[in-house]
Amino acid sequence: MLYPKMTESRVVCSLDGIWKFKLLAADEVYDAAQPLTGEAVVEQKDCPRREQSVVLMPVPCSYNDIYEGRSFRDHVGGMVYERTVQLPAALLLGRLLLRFGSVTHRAKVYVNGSFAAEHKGGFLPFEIEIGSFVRAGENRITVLADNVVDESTLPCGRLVRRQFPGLEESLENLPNFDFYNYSGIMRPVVLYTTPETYLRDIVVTGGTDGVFSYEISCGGTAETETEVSVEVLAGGGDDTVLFRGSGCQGSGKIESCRLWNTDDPYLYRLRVTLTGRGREEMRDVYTEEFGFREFRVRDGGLWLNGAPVYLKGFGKHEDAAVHGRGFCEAYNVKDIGLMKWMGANSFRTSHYPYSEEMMRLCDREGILVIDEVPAVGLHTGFTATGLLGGVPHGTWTTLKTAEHHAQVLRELIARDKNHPCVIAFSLANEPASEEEGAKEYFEPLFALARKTDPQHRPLTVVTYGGATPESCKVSELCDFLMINRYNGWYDTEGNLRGASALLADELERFHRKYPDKPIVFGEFGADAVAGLHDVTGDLFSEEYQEQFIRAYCELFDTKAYVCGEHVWNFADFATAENSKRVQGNKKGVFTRDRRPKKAVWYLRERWTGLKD
Ligand code: GCB
Repeated sequence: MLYPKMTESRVVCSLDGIWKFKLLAADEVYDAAQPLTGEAVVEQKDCPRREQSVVLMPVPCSYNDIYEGRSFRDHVGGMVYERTVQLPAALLLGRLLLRFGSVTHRAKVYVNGSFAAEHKGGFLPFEIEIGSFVRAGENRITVLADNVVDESTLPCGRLVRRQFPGLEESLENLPNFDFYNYSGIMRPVVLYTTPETYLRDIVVTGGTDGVFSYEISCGGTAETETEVSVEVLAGGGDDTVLFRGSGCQGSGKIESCRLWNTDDPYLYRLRVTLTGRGREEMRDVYTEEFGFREFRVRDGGLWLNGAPVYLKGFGKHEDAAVHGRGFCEAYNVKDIGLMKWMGANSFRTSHYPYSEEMMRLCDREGILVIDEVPAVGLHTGFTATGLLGGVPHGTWTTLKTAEHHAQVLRELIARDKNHPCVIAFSLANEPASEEEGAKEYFEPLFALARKTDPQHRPLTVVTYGGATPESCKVSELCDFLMINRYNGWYDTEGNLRGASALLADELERFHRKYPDKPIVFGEFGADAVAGLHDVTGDLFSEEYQEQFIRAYCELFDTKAYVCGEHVWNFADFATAENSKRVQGNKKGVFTRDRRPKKAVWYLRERWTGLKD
């Protein structure tokens, strides 16, 4: 899927801004034929019943923290976004597409009251050809979003009805994951045009020997005779044409090519021109950036461009005050800047695909990304916060996620396939990989990723402490192991010597069983409430967090097969409320507003001194 870009043949118009918004009550029947009525509530004394009114809502943004009140923020179910847009006749001459970066978790889109399309999955883009729904002048765009997570969605959750004595029945949505279930239209919305005959997709790969190959697909009217031409241009402002080719498929070689790596993330450009000679001459032009690089698992290690690489960085979240998980270019640039300042070279998009804009930024900044699908909470008896409690009851016979899991994986690879920053795909975080049925569930997903990723990137599933070397049924499918461990926090609390000993023993068992598979720590960390200090280093103090991270890192340094460390987490983040969380998860080494805790200085010294 091509990212919407303005080119000589394409116009992109942003629909971001202020939309009308209304939460839908559980029994409310929604009729898209009727425009959202009721004056938008801007200012009313005591913020009366926002959850029942039409209000103004920024897009992109999570809706939850924009107005006050628990029933507004924690609403379960449907919500309507609506705006009008004036379309100039000139925009209607070719194809017109309406594209959403993400709507969480389900969306139905209506144009001028008519149903246009729907999409399931809250973290990936989708687009709709809307030419037949619109006219020149005013048009109404409506999005009916739904934020329910259950046993068929990714991430997974549970919808429960609660009945307290003397009160009406209420609906609660329990997330089976440890981050706040932010929702709404969370990424940019654009309208864009293409000619009737158009470039549908571009696949481009470049290896360390300077050899590249490309495959282009086109769409459009059958009677048009088409011709595709391709040029490879140098990076930046250099318009030197290094290669010219024609046809939808081909390959070539750039002599002495500059490789993409973390110090010099050099991007070449593939400029594709489609010319059509039908009733009229037409052209569609699109430029895709790409890099020459190779990331492989070999000889028990990770290799970038033929040299061993050690991953230093974080598990993150898209999370900040006010806009929640809503797209924010400023936070993206800030976070990458802080990571570079600390000497980090990588992160995982825990626990869902991040925005396309973040991937484009990482291409330019030379950050290595482990790209994760939104498959978190695939366990009927476990969550980090114990929210679901309960006894495992056969995860793989209970969940109905298999088909949707394949869909999000396909969509993620289609979106991110060309990014040099993406070095590997993670197919899930902490599933019930120790339970019977896990291998059968994941095998087809591994096969799908291996078949569809043109770069054949290494694959993994990130596993938790309940899946030991002896019990985990998916480790054998993974190209490298990525494990999350909290010895010294959720168990062995306060006893870091004991925690290290347990961990060392488990690591050796993993290594004995899978000697060729490098191990990357996907998560390790301790909550620290910023400003809480303690000479001894008690739990929740900044000192304990630093000691915890130090103890793990010292252990990693003694195990050559540990090939990466991702601290949990980059910054504090919002979660559902529960007694294990102090206004959210405080395992960030930065606060939610990106102020450093003590551990930052330790990690900065370590990582700036540790070779990539
Ligand atoms: C985990 C989860 C992550 C949690 C973390 C924690 O294992 O993967 O989503 O936030 O633990 O802090 O408990």
